Amino acid sequence: MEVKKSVICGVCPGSCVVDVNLEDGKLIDIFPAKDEPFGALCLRGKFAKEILYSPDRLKKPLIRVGEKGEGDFREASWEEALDYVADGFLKVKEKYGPESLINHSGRGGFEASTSDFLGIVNPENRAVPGFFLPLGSPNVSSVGSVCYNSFGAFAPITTFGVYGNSILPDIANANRIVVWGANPITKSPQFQFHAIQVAVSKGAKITAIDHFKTDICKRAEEYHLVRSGTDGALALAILKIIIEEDIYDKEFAEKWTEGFEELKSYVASKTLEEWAAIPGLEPEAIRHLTYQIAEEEKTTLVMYTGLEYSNSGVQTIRAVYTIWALLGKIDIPGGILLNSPAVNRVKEIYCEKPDRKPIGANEYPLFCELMQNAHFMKFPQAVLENNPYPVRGLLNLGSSILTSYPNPNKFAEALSKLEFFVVIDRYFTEDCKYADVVLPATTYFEDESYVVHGPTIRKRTRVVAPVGEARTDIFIIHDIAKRLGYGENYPEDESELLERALGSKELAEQLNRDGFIKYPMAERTFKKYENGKFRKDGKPGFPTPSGKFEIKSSLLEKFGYPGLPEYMEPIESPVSQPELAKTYPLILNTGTRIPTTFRSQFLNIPGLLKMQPEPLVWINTDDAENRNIANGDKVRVKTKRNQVKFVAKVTDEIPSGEIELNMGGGSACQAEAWAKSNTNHLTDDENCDYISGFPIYKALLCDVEKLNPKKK
Ligand SMILES: Nc1nc2c(c(=O)[nH]1)N[C@H]1C(S)=C(S)[C@@H](COP(=O)(O)OP(=O)(O)OC[C@H]3O[C@@H](n4cnc5c(=O)[nH]c(N)nc54)[C@H](O)[C@@H]3O)O[C@H]1N2
Ligand SMILES: Nc1nc2c(c(=O)[nH]1)N[C@H]1C(S)=C(S)[C@@H](COP(=O)(O)OP(=O)(O)OC[C@H]3O[C@@H](n4cnc5c(=O)[nH]c(N)nc54)[C@H](O)[C@@H]3O)O[C@H]1N2
Ligand code: SF4
Ligand SMILES: [Mo]
Repeated sequence: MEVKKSVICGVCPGSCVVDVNLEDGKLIDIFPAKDEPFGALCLRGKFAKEILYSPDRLKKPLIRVGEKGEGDFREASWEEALDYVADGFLKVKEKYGPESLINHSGRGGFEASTSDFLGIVNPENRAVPGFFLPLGSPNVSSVGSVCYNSFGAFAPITTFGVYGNSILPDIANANRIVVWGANPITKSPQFQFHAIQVAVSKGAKITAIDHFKTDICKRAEEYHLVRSGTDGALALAILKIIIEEDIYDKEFAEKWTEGFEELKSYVASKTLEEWAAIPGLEPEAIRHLTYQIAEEEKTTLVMYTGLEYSNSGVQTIRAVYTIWALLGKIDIPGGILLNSPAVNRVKEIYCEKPDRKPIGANEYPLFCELMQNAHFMKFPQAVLENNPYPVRGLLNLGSSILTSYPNPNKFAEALSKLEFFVVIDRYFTEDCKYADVVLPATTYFEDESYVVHGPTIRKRTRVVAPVGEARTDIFIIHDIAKRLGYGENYPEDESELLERALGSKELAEQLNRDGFIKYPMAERTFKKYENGKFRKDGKPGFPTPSGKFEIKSSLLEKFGYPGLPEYMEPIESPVSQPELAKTYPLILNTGTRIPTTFRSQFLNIPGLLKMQPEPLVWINTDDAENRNIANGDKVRVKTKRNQVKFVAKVTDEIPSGEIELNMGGGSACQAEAWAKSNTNHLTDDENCDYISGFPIYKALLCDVEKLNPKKK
């Protein structure tokens, strides 16, 4: 047996440091590395062996021989497949113009080299623009059309003037940690969760705000459960108390904010009772929560996707940030820290800007402006209606489109109407059935690359040989680009990778020699807006157009949106649609993270499946009793759009009237119970946040019915 210590886990980009045991070059065991600051192992990591050697892994390139949607493919050599891919895309370009080509990447595209060179994680780090830009297409897209950017780009840019990666909760120094619409135990890697545990062991208290009683609620001193999609009203209620009871930081409000007076009038437009009734909390409970956030100076804030999927998701996140701003908790120890933006490592490659705007620019102009991306929610419209122009060629890397996007039937129709479609994945997903070519990707155990741990870059060394003929994503990308005439934009092989990624031969040599490179960390300073350290031009203030923390956003107003963080009732709710609510009385919330899966992934891994074999619908005991549903019953969840089968989890951990539905099912490579239950048949591709275009995954109407009520 061979033992390799302190290597990087290769299941996901979390990059935890692990020790592995190998036999005959094969991984047989995995453990979190001891005495390593990044040593950790999550539940999925524990099943690395099953994931790595799953019989379902794609092992050779595949070319479709049957009809689209049927799944008939033949194996091909890399040479043949890559030539076929380049030829297919060039034919589409000839016929429909370069803008008819689009690339899309997902959670499988986050390995450091892939995301650095394809530039999908963070727009500020965007190194190479869209994959098809050198051919003249503006259409680069990613799951950023439905994830992270409301929280990570729109809200922070329009309020602070920076992207979300420059705004950090100071968990280590906080005495109170407010977790609002996030569940840190599901972060991959779980470093934030560990930081919270350490803070709690030193006496910090947690307050959680969610729609049902999650892991973090159970760890909290206090938690509040809101009606899904209504946090904006809760935030405004808190702001009303802060302003009207005069407990805000007057100097900050006067000197450093824009729109304070307008906000004051806006929160006065409803009584506290009226604001409180919207999320369904008692006014006194909100008052208590407000004092709790206010009285402890070192109160920090952890947010994430829980607030992104309501009709006013961006505005809600802005309203929550405004609470911390008006309480003077911005860039203070234990509050919300401001960081200078990260520096680009990969050198930018410039291409001429195409004449055409990306798809989605008409509907979501701010999205396309800030992300410099196409909005993938508008992909079906472009394919099926040629609006704004025909899109006919798609390169999809590391995303399971048909399980992730709302209304999968419409997306499947669009995939089937493409003239050329290529998927790069580890498994044969539902999308693959519609592809012309499927290319097999490695897990990162099979790759030589690098990982980023804060200010340290660490070498990723190959742990096992590639499975079958699977290849590293970035080299597949290179080989396609080479055939399209711009291979030089991407590293060709491992000998080029580090030098290109780090920007110099010397650094690459250093990384190969030492295994890591540590960049110096700037000394932490506070209240940088006071002394000009937060703006590139060195002037005091925030890097927004007004130089202030913009409660009223000039950028939003410029694009025709309300400048204030106004609340909007979900457009499919018992309040906005009382008639519909008679047939569909329960509020449908989907997709809270579960430990055994990662969105659509690992639903074919026996060890993980054993822990949760079927997709669940969480329903309150009273609601279940009224419907004659018992725990474990097979049920049907219905919206006005469709119905899907699930298994009932009857519990008081979810309030009456609310539903929580697992997502991820609906893919060819999954265990049958999951493959048959695609949650997104119930969601709506036309009901979106008006600013970000994010679909409303978390505030819709449904009902739940027992299947075969007579049979037991
Ligand atoms: N109803 C509902 N829908 C949702 C959500 C919700 O909460 N509710 N959540 C949304 C969110 S936040 C997101 S991010 C999206 C998920 O968006 P997706 O990106 O579609 O996420 P996954 O389902 O994880 O699919 C990732 C795919 O990449 C493959 N893969 C993994 N690693 C690699 C790799 O290294 N290389 C390659 N080439 N492929 C790889 C996996 O096999 C898998 O097929 O779903 C969204 N959809
Ligand atoms: N194990 C595992 N880990 C994952 C993933 C996975 O699928 N599995 N997915 C990854 C992805 S793609 C992402 S984007 C991140 C997301 O990371 P998080 O955003 O931390 O994801 P969740 O754990 O779903 O936490 C969101 C919380 O918001 C709550 N919530 C939902 N609606 C509302 C609401 O209206 N109001 C309030 N206040 N709360 C609400 C949910 O119940 C949930 O507890 O996680 C990543 N990590
Ligand atoms: S978070 Fe990702 S990298 Fe870390 S142990 Fe889990 S699967 Fe491996
Ligand atoms: Mo996500």
